[in-house]
Amino acid sequence: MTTAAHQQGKFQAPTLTPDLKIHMHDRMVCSRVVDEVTIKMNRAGQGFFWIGGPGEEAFGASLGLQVKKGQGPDYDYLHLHYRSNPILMAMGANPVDTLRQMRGTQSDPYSGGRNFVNHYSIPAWNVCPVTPTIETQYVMAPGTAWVQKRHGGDGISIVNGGDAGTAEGDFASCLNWATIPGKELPLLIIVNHNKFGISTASDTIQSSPNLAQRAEAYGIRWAVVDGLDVQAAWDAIAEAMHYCRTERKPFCLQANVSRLHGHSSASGANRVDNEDDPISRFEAHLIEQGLMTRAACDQVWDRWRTELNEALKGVLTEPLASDRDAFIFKET
Ligand SMILES: Cc1ncc(C[n+]2csc(CCOP(=O)(O)OP(=O)(O)O)c2C)c(N)n1
Ligand SMILES: [Mg+2]
Repeated sequence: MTTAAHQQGKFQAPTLTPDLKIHMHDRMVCSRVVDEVTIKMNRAGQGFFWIGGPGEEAFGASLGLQVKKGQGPDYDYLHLHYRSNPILMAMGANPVDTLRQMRGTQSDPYSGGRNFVNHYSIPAWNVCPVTPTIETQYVMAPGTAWVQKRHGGDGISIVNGGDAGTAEGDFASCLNWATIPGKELPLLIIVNHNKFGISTASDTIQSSPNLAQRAEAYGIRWAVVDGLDVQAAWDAIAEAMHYCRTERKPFCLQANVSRLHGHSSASGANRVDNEDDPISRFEAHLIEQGLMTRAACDQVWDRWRTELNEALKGVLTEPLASDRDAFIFKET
């Protein structure tokens, strides 16, 4: 991190205690197993399109556990993208609901079976609807941040998206709206950099690997963090959030992450073997620190696999959304 507060040694991130680390591991594995099951559903013809977040668990869980969760401007607003299931799982969302959205059941609480998997909407937690059109969330986020600026308090708005999407004008509009003189916004602008936009490598279309540096031209503080490292991600998020909450100004944080399963089911969603796995890395740390054994880690995987594969049997019996549901607005 390179912020002034950090350099002056003023900011101390909340401690990642052993209990919190073990909880974080549970959330990360839960998110990964949701991806495993939903990929399997896609291949079995039980859901027509898969996209998700394998490789973003370290950063996502670190973020989800630090969100000020609730409804209304006193709490954080989230404008997320389709790889944010680790954030949702860390916030305490029900993983079975993701299977429901994958299946397209009427019981899917995020969209009533009318949107792709991992396209959430949770009014009670200020999670704004995720759009399949990329990057639009960056021009929506200043709206809630402006409400919070006027409202007072310490609630912030948080927006995330991918690296390729930052080439679209919506990202530049976000930086501009966040820094109108006298109306600077309490907005945490996150770029999850996985080095690809579908099949296009970022170093073939963007001149710098530090996309967050663009924020500097707008006078926005920025940082790049190793999003595969739980401790680094936790500290960077804590500091960026603290800055937005207390200064009521924007911060741009880039998290370098992995894409462990290809872009989506459209490109096969096969596991790739040349990307670092943040969960393996975290487990090596937990074992080395004596916080968990290999067997204890394996038990967490087994528990989630058993639980979610069992839950899937129930989800497959639930009524699907019908053509009528496309036109019915459901109160949540
Ligand atoms: C406005 C818009 N343009 C194009 C697409 C097609 N599309 C879907 S995902 C994607 C790539 C996004 O890459 P990136 O922003 O790096 O996010 P990632 O999927 O890698 O997390 C594109 C071009 C879209 N959904 N919306
Ligand atoms: Mg990308």
